[in-house]
Amino acid sequence: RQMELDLRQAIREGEFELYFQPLYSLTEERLKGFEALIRWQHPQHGQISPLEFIPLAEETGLILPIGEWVIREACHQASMWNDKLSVAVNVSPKQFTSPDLTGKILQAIAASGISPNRLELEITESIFIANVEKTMAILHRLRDLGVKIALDDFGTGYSSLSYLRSFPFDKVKIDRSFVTDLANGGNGHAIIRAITTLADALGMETLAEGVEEFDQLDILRREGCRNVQGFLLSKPLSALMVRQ
Ligand code: G
Ligand code: G
Ligand code: MN
Ligand code: NA
Repeated sequence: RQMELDLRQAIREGEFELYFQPLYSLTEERLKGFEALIRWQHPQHGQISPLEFIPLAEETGLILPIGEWVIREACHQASMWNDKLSVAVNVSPKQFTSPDLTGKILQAIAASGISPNRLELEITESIFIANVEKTMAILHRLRDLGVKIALDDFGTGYSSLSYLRSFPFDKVKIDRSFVTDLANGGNGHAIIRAITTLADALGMETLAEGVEEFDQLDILRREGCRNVQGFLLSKPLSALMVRQ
């Protein structure tokens, strides 16, 4: 497959770049950090979305070298920011269960010199499908390193609530679809309120993804959501734009 060959070349030639989208705290009214989002600058086809190549990278195992680069580069970039700002990295299921994930993370943290609690790993509910016990063991090992763990795209899985019982996540990222719903009336408010109330009770931070309108922001604030992310605040920015 041509795309697989191209991906291998991209890894060799360093054709990837990280963009950074601001994560904003409504309770503290300040910037809290950035989510790292990978971009592929293909020499012929221009910029390719991760939606197109992450699935293939997962399938072929190339997500391991790519994911390793993402973690190292994200920590390196964060080392150039104000040390009150965190960096969030998406970790895919295959990467999550790879034997040396904790080792790679330790190396990246050490090489960059950042404090481990500035690194946040975003995982999705899908990591629990394979093997709950093993997943829990890995989560605890990561937690022991001092890094933060966020549950991404929350609410879209089959049994979202049961996962909250399984592990004390630091943060729950409320899926964009629930934020989009706020514009359409209906039960949107109630769902946001229920998630934030539950997360508060469990001692977890909340963040609403995909905030595009002021009305959504108002509702999220009213319903007690603590953090937001979305095009209303900022699109993902190139590393140069966030360096300080
Ligand atoms: O940034 P964008 O909206 O194009 O991202 C599309 C999807 O790709 C999102 O689901 C996002 O989580 C995922 N993604 C972006 N960067 C990374 C990355 O570095 N690693 C993994 N595994 N997924 C990523
Ligand atoms: O799956 P994950 O939540 O990691 O993916 C984040 C993706 O959402 C990124 O690709 C990012 O570009 C995209 N994104 C961020 N903010 C917004 C937004 O306000 N609207 C839309 N449509 N997408 C967004
Ligand atoms: Mn994410
Ligand atoms: Na998400």
